[in-house]
Amino acid sequence: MRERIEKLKAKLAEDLKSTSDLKELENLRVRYLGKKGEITLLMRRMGEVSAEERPLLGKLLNELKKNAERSFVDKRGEFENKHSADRWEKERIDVTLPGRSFSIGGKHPVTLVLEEIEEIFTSMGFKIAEGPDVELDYYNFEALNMPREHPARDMQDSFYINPEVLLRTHTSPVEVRTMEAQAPELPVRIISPGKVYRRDDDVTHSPMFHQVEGLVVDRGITLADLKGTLLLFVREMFGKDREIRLRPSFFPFTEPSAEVDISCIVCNGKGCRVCGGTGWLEILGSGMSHPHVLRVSGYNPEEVTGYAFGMGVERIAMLKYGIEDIRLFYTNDLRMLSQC
Ligand code: 2NL
Repeated sequence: MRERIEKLKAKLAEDLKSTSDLKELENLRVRYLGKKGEITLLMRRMGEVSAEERPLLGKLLNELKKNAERSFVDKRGEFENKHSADRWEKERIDVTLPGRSFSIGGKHPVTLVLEEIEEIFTSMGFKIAEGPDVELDYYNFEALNMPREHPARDMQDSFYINPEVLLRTHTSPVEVRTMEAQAPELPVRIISPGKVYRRDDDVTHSPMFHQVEGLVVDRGITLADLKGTLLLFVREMFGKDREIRLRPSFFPFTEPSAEVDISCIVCNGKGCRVCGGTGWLEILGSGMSHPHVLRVSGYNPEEVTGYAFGMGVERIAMLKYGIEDIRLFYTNDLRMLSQC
């Protein structure tokens, strides 16, 4: 019996040495200390031992069991430490490395210019008015002095939904709607920024583009008010040295009408490739509100007058940033967009 205890002790030491992971260790523990383990079985057989030998052998066997239990706990701890050390090595994070950079994006150049225009006019006391992109023929054309079959409708080839409904070709319908809602209250002093739609598609025309129109209606409004306001706008937008020039023109909804040119922002009026040698750039259409428009919108053209203007936002952005093809705004190439 004593011999068996010594042998078991030696074999356990050997076996413990050759285990290489937690799973093997647990199997080994069951083999020695489990219900049918070798040490357990030996303890059960203590009854067979003579009374004189029992105290000593009992002591030895108990020591073996205690030592075995401690060895398994120690070995388990060893394996667990090694396991977490391996993991630490493998999943090591170097906190001194620089972080990954990410870009936060920016506003679209059309949005930047639109917001700049809004800021200039709201600082002069204009309010921003909005309306639907899908508009009634009445507000888009009829109320603006363009009855059905009027030849001016040809200049704005349109997207019709049905004979009464279309995508607005300009933001003027917003101004008619605003007057209608506000009349006879004075003054009207609004700008209407937004998307407009025309059947046009080339380097300078897009089927969808942005417009800002302005409208002022009050007693005693004259062409001088129009000119002074637009000169102020142009100098805020393109620099304090800009001059403007009003050129007679025609719009069905204004009388008289004028194109507004600014002295060329590239050559300062001397004549260059950008202005086509003339020294002037066309950036706005404008005029005094036609009596028909005022009347159908609820104002008496005998008592009040008004001026109105309209500009294309993409055109202004193209001049400001030197962009030659309007389609670059809508093809989402970051090399172009991130330069603005
Ligand atoms: C252009 C020309 C213009 C207007 C828009 C307007 C609006 C009302 C009454 C009278 Cl409610 N006129 N708007 C007037 C003149 C020109 O736009 O070239 N736009 C890009």
